[in-house]
Amino acid sequence: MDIKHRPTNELSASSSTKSLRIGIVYARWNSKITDALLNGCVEELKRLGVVDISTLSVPGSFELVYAAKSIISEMDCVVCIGCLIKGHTMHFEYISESVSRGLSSLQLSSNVPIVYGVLNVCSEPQALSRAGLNKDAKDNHNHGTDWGSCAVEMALLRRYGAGARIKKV
Ligand code: DLZ
Repeated sequence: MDIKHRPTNELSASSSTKSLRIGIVYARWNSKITDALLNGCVEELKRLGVVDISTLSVPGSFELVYAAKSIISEMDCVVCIGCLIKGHTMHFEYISESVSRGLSSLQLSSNVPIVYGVLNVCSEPQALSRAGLNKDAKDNHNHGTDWGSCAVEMALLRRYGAGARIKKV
């Protein structure tokens, strides 16, 4: 399988990762998918030594932005998990656009990184594959695990700055 997400080799459980505060806001719409993504994310955070993990659920993806805003000041990083499946109306386009813009602008205004864990897919099988629930699909992989390692990397960046990680070429 083509591995798109390549975590940095420098990531492992340490006293630095142990002190991180990570929030996860997740939508209950398409909960079979979002529950699996949430579990994948939490597992990876724990594997990387994070102990302070808080979760908050909201009805649907549209509510992710407000919920993230309400907890972001207490966190080193917030992971926002949702699953938008394209239907026969324009809902998908409007919600997707609004959530993407809202989360992007929130991480800049709050100066706390946000991990974009919102699937925007054309069908349920696509969503199942990305949540690791489609065992027969060759691209079956739980993206929640990627978002967990992404959150740790970005939380460390916020806490300690880019410093030693900047490379001169
Ligand atoms: C209304 C709606 C629709 C049609 N589809 C989805 C979806 O695929 N994924 C999702 O997370 N939420 C969906 N919602 C719900 C909205 O996100 C929101 O919860 C409601 O419009 C109430 O604000």
